[in-house]
Amino acid sequence: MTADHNAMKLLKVLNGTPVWPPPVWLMRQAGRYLPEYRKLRASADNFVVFCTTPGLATEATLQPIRRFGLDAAILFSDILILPWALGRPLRFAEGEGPRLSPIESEAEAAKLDPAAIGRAVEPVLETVGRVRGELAPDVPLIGFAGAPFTVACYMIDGRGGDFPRTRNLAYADPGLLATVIEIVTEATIDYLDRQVSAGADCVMLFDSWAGMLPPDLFRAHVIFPTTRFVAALRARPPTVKIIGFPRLAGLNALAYVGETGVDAVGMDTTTDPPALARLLPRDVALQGNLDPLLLRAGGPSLLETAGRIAESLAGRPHIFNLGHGVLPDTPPENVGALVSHIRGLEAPETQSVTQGAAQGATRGATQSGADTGLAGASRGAISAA
Ligand code: 1CP
Repeated sequence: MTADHNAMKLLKVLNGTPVWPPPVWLMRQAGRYLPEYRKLRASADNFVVFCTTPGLATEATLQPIRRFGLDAAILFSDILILPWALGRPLRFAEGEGPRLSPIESEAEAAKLDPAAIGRAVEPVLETVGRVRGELAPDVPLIGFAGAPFTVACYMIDGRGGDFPRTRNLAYADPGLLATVIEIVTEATIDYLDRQVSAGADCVMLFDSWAGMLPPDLFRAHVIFPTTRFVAALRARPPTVKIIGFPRLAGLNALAYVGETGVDAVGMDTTTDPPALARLLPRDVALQGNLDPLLLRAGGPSLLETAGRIAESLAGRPHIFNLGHGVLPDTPPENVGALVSHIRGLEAPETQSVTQGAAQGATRGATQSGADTGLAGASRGAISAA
């Protein structure tokens, strides 16, 4: 059905308006923990085929929405579809995770053509259109891609892990790393622009490995390309809201939010939500951050902790989510219990936790130039909160 952006709670939050109870969706809400997914997945022999078959990817996207009535759908695809669309051979080895042919030289990097993704991503865009057509008007579809640094990690190392080649390259051959990131950035701008034209209502950049970098490299390889991405996507109408997820970035998340201009920041499991909220402008939305292990474990502490996270951000624009993806062996009924619990939360009487230091801060205040994040808040203001 046609999207009704005014009716979408998630978009309201991304516009900087608090909503109670917070809208809820979960990273990796589709996938192996759902029996209906495992059944569907068996109909394609490899994962790339599965992701690029619109009938299958559409169904996988909609399964968790039907089962749990979540407040957003996320396109069923993978961050590695972009390198595949750029011509890099990709396979998902059973039980081993993804394998790409590693990029080893400038000559190989120079062959990557960001303008060449068009044909390869057509089935993904068809999925976006089909999903948008099937979702209720008030349920947004989140388009996504990996952030350039995280995608470059897989393209250079060829597999998941701790990415020793990429991290070494950052010092040994920074030009090659920068070239790969630049090409991926261009391709990602084009790819997400196409997802938006095809029907995505907002977009998310997954920077799962951003937390490996020291501050200077974080600035060069995470903040810089993300800033370029945000500016370029915003310059192309219609303007869409952007969620960034610089996983495990710690204090670097402050400069990330201040400088890139993302509308929302995903908090990983290690973040203390009200502590981060106090340091950020009030109109920046926060997303997260229940521990996926607690979702898998279930029980009373799941519901208590989830309630506490939501309440600690009452009065702030917050999207309830996990701190990382749903684990494959999570009981689906725990997800159902979590969603009903969040929906049933009563509005907290006081919102003192988040009405501290950042109250007066505006986005403009931290966005202007280098004076970002912590630098904008005085020490007294932080401890008074
Ligand atoms: O056969 C299968 O079922 C393959 C398992 C699988 C699934 C279900 C993979 C392989 N990817 C996905 C889907 C996926 N991946 C989605 C779907 C939408 C949803 O959230 O429901 C999304 C958003 C991703 C994003 C993704 N892929 C990330 C970023 C988020 C994160 O988890 O940090 C990353 C790093 C990947 C790479 C990837 N793809 C698949 C695996 C097992 C991995 C991790 C590899 C590794 O580093 O070890």
